[in-house]
Amino acid sequence: MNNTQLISVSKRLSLYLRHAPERIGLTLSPDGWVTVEELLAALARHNLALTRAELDEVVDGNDKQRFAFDATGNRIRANQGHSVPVDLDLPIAVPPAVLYHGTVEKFLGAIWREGLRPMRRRHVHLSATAQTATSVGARRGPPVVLRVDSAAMAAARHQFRVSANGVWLVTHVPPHYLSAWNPSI
Ligand code: HQG
Repeated sequence: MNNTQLISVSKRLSLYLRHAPERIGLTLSPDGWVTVEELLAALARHNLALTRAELDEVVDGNDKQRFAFDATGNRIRANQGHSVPVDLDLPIAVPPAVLYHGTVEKFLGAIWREGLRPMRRRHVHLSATAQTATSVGARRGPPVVLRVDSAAMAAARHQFRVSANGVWLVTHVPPHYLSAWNPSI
């Protein structure tokens, strides 16, 4: 598969494994898994016939490691980013002292007022580096990066989890734990 095909299949997998499994007749387990067999059959019924080897290529070659197989290799799920109600069963983890969130200026008014909210997803997504947060924000326009005082949040018993691909997940970041990282905001 060439790079354009890999990206296109990855987008379709993100759609079905995070947001709209019912669109191709799939039901995810409560922790987000579906069997590879069911997924490949459902994709084939919807004009995306893939071999197992091609699916492996998409999973292994994915730039952000968005998908994972279980230990048996027979089931697959998205590592994070869901909007459907799944509980990934990730253990609570101790975050680094500082985490980052990339966004854009138009959301800042609401974010300073009410903090970071999951919006359409299950979790607020936080990055370990300002560089990653910059790319996350840049998906929507000139990026603005916020610094999250995760040490203080953890001390106040907010629960952090980290996805298999290194994204830090929380349900809310109240505004007093946020500050501007970009010097200009
Ligand atoms: C903003 C991509 C108004 C928030 C990325 C963001 C990430 C608020 C947007 C992953 C708000 C939600 C997630 C509030 C937060 N009022 N706006 N109170 N709180 N927002 O896409 O973090 O490529 O759901 O700043 O790399 O941008 O898909 O979240 O701009 O890891 O694998 O509301 O998606 O990964 O947008 O991105 P999103 P996100 P993938």
